[in-house]
Amino acid sequence: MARDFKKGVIERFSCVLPVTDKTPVITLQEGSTPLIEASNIKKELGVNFRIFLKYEGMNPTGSFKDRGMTVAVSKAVEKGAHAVICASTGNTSASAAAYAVKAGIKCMVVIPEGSIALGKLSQALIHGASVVAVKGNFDRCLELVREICESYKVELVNSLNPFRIEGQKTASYEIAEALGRSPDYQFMPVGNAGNITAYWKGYCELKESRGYAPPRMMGFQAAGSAPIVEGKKVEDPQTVATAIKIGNPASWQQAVEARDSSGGVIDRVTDEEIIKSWRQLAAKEGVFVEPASAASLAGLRKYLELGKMDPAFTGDVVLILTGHGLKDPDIAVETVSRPPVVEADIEEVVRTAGIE
Ligand code: AN7
Repeated sequence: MARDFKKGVIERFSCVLPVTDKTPVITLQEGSTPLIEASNIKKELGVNFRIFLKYEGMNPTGSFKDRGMTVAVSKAVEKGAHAVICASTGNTSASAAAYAVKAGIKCMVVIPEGSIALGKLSQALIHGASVVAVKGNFDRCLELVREICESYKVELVNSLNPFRIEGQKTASYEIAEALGRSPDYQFMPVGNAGNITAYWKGYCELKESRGYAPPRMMGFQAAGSAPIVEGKKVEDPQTVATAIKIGNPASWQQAVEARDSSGGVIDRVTDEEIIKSWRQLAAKEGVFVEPASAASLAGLRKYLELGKMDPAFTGDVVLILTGHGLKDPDIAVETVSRPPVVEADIEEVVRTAGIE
């Protein structure tokens, strides 16, 4: 399949998605995101293998969620739904709100109070979603939303909705198309674990249909919210990467299955490691992501440092960069030093800017 920028993932991948001629296509032309070769980071890490960045922040609402949302909302409309609902650490709500607008249906969003990055909240609000902030964490929000769906006529569009997983698996297809095979390793952040479930489904299908050997799935949670690594729910998850501040992942079992069947791992990276990698992506590759996305690179660096990845290995490593850096402006402004302020005078500007 050639890349077709006029088509969203439903039209590009209809042959592997649960859609028919009767499914309305609610799309914002998601997918077809860049796969950027990280040659500067490769040099800095001193490795032989190729490193690719799947820049999912380039989706219409700025995160990978759009791939799943186009399918979930289209199927909801096909079924005659008038409203969708989700719990969210931010990106799902931004995506659900935008696709609901496109479909002309209502969107309800339940978020943990004080734990949503500003960019994401502004998206849900500007798209006119009905946003409720709950005094509780994401896991509590998801419980509430699941209960609401049992008694009210609203469609759940969290990744528990199987159509979300179907749509998100299209990213595996795009990577395999670009490389002509599946990668050898894939590093990615893990929160609610829907995305690792979706990629794994895609890679298994590609093995079946094209004989491509699937990658080892290397999932990374934030150290303060690493329930899968610890083997138990985390009651009060903590991390600077609010997108993955999740203590009881909905797709826990599927993530374990992806890990074990692929010969991969689910491990943790500290906030410090996340921030270091987040800065490295921006400073060395010109790619600005939100902190959660940097867990991919932090995971790769950790495995190199631990000697668990051989730098001499030749093959392809893909890092999934799940969300755009502009989603979380607060963290950027807090972490990076402010520019110096000078008089509007040419000499002062030239000297301060370091122009020679
Ligand atoms: C940037 O928006 O859970 O493991 O409610 O926004 O599939 O949950 C977001 C998750 C990684 C983790 N990177 O993906 C939500 C939400 C970013 C994210 C994840 C999220 P999953």
